[in-house]
Amino acid sequence: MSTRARQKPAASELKQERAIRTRALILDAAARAFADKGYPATTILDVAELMGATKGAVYFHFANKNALAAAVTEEFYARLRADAQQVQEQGLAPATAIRELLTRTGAMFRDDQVIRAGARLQIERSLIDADLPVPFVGYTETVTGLLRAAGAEGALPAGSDPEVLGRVLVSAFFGAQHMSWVMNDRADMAERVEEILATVLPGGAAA
Ligand code: LUB
Repeated sequence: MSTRARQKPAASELKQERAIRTRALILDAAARAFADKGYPATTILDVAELMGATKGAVYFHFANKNALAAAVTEEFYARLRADAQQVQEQGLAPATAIRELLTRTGAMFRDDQVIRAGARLQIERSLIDADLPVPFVGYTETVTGLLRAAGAEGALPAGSDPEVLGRVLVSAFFGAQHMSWVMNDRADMAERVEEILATVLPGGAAA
């Protein structure tokens, strides 16, 4: 191994790593605040205090609260896309992949602060001065794509319309996660998703 390879990382590399770590900590703290208090009531001081830092440290990475909300929302969609990608890489039959995807998404809505924050920020989107993605489009396209593949395999009832079934599934999921959040902080999310799969998909949840 060359002597270069054994040397400590340059100071600039350490500084960059520290900045990346701090930005991730800020996003997590902001997600907690947005998820729990909502966008209007959250302050930059809240975020700083949640991560044990100064307001200056937050402002070094994010110009204002709008920028923080935009970054949390971007991470929200990145996590939804990454999870959908992981499901699709499992090589499951499309009808099984749909069930797996919705079950995992339900668990993320219950357990992942960034997901919980992203869902609330999109509800409060009219209060946020940032270009947030149009909600539901990406997720609905993913589910509808899997439904089309299921239909092509004969796993849907004859005459089923994947576009309609996709909108119904996503609408039911979004409504159920919202009701579950309001009524019990999403504690019963797994049961709510199970009911949707059993009711909306042919052959029920376990097919
Ligand atoms: C996901 C939300 C909340 C859809 O935009 C989106 O895809 C979503 C935005 O409000 O959940 C998952 C049902």
